Amino acid sequence: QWNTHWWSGRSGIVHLFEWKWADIATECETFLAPNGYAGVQVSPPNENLVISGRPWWERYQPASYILTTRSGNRAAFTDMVRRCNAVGIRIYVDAVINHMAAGNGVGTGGSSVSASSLSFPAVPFGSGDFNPSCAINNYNDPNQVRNCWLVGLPDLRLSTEYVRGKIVAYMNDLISLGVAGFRVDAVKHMWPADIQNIFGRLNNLNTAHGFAANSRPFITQEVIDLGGEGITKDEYLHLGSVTEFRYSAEIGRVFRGYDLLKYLRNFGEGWGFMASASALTFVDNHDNQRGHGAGGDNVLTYKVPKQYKMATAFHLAWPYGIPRIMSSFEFSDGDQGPPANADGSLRSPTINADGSCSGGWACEHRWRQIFNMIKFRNAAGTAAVANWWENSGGKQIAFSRGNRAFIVFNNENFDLNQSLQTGMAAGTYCNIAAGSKSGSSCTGSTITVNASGVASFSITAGATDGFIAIHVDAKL
Ligand code: AAO
Repeated sequence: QWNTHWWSGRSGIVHLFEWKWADIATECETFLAPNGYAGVQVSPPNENLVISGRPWWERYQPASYILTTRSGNRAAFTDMVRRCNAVGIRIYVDAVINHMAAGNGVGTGGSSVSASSLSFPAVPFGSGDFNPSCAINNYNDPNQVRNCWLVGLPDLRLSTEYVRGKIVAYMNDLISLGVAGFRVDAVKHMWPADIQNIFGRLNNLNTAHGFAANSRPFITQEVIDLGGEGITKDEYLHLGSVTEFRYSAEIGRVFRGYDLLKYLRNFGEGWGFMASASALTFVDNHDNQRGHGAGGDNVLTYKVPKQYKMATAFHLAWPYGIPRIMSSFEFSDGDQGPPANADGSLRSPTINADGSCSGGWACEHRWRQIFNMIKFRNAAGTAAVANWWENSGGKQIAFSRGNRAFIVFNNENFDLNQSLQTGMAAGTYCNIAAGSKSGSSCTGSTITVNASGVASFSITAGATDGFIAIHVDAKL
């Protein structure tokens, strides 16, 4: 439940938030696999209640476990998983199993939904399958957090065999189709013993999709723990990995300039985060990029591109955690749904000639500074951090990953001009922040490492990219 089942030499899970299955399949083949990504977190594939105005969050209101949503139907989902696995991209499903929809109406698959009479006939769930209605307003009370209704969503009675059985059947159905695991929603709101029962009954991954025999599904549990509440992440660490929300909050604070970069030297366990192998890490997620969930105002998003790229570069250069990259649609309002046509159907991203997206999609995972840092992480492999350098002001840092990769950051409001020991072999390297290696040349600037491993670096205060990065696979 901790093994991501990544192919070797790959890393990073991209959250293709609200993408259609057919588009994800193509993205796996044409972009994610060729650029070294390892997996995709997909939006909830189960039927959700259609909510007027089509906010993004309707997908967190389950109508049934039928695989029909605006992202596509069962056939499209099945085709996506098969095609992505074939090129070594693993699919992780966002599993919403704590609750059902809060409203009345019809689902994306046509099923009827009535929260007021607690009737979800397409499962079926009825009034006996829910905990009594009550509100969560005290996060220091574990009973309330786990038994009451998160933002008014009917809370499933996970203590019963009937409810557990329906959820296990849903998740095992997805495993049969070849998914590699799950991001489990709202885990703080479920009792550890209840989800332990469910996780324990999940089948091994489907060997027909290239998983080794006896592989357990990867699990990452959404537990928000910034400290000071009645429930902690520690209660869930024995069940799988856990979202490390402190990582998101702190990395945003540092790269917004409210703290010194030199303190990143022990970023991870040294900051009180959970053990690296348990930590699902991210700069922002689909909630905190728009003020939902937790993380506060310091969270960085695509709207602050320079600092976002720097924070992501550090995220991917630093050997801590299981990194997840947010891939957003552009929004001005926190409830706004993804780009859609007048009939409500989702729009595909437009891919521009330079590889970037338009049509309302931000596609952070296609930003050169981000996908090139996936290649940096893959080139660095398991090499340890070495050759740490910091300036006296503390907002300029550099480090290598053994002799395989080297990166420099400037978050001061003055220029960086510095000769540094890189730990790398002599030669000319592509600065992968500014360009990509193309044949035997580089589309951006280069860095020359001398016979002693030293190179000179310049990053002006006003540079578009506040970092320079080189690695063995981008040597010219
Ligand atoms: C929608 C409407 C609601 C309506 C509801 C039912 O917006 O007005 O009542 O339908 O009709 C998403 C949206 C919700 C949406 C929901 C269903 O975000 O707005 O409700 O779909 O459509 C808590 C949970 C966490 C959850 C997060 C949003 O613990 O699990 O709230 N995240 C997941 C998903 C999310 C989804 C759901 C769950 C539901 O990722 O997309 O909701 O499926 C504290 C607690 C956190 C708590 C936050 C927010 O955080 O620690 O556990 O998250 O409060 O309530 C500081 C503190 C920090 C604190 C934070 C906020 O940062 O340090 O601890 O402040 O106070």
